[in-house]
Amino acid sequence: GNFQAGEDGRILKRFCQCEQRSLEELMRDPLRPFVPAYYGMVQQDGQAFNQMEDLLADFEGPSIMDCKMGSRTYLEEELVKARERPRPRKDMYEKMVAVDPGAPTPEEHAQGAVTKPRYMQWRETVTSTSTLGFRIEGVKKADGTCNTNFKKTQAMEQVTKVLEDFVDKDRGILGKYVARLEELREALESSPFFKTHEVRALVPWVYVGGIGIQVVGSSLLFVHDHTGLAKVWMIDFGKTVALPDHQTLSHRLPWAEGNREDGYLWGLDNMICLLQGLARS
Ligand code: 4IP
Ligand code: MN
Repeated sequence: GNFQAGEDGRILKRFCQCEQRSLEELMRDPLRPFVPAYYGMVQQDGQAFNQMEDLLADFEGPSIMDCKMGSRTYLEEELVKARERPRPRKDMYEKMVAVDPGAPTPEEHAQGAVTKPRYMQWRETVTSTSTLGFRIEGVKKADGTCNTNFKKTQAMEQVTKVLEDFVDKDRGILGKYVARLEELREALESSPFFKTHEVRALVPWVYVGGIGIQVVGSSLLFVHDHTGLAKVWMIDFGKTVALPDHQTLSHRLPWAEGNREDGYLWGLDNMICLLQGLARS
């Protein structure tokens, strides 16, 4: 896998230079309290790793939720590449058919394959990515239950129900999540890093250096436990790419090809609204 245990309170993640660059920059940014602390690159058994804070270390029997943020989950570059030189993906066709056998076009059925942007766009349209600007990817609760079956979780009512169940309707926990997310939103709005990055899972080969970076496909990790500790972090900067010089993003405007908007703050606004509604109900 991508992770290994590290020394006390730290984890090792397979080395990725893009992630290193992002984490180094984030250590000097207002977002620092909302990302795992970075301790540099280490070698182990001839392999390179990024050493970072184990976010779960302070929790007792944590409940964990992973939400993929933003309204676009693939890179504009991937779109261009797929157009110029399509690379049919059988694995993605199979994942598509498993959720909805009627989703592929007749040509895609004949090929038994789809391109990556096609798959990613389809995933967006059948989940709350397209309607709320975020989607729930997985939930693991303290009681041992684990659910990653959210491939068709789209309606606001469905999403609300998953959130409600995740916190076992605990208003105290909900209040802490809301407060933490509001602080995160303030940090994001004042962050030079965020302003100049596209927030989605970016692929290493598109890294071109420079000032701006995109953060596409990145996740928010929610963690709480029975002691009442509840925190949220931004994770997964494995795919971060520089924006052209001087370009900045609102993270709220709708995406149109070329503007590189990712809808990250739009999704966060919606997430905060839903959790506030639950905390009041
Ligand atoms: C996965 O699809 C996720 O979107 C992955 O994103 C993505 O990796 C995979 O692309 C794609 O197959 P499902 O979640 O529907 O299975 P993440 O890593 O954020 O979970 P990247 O990192 O490339 O976006 P491939 O090309 O790695 O298969
Ligand atoms: Mn990834």
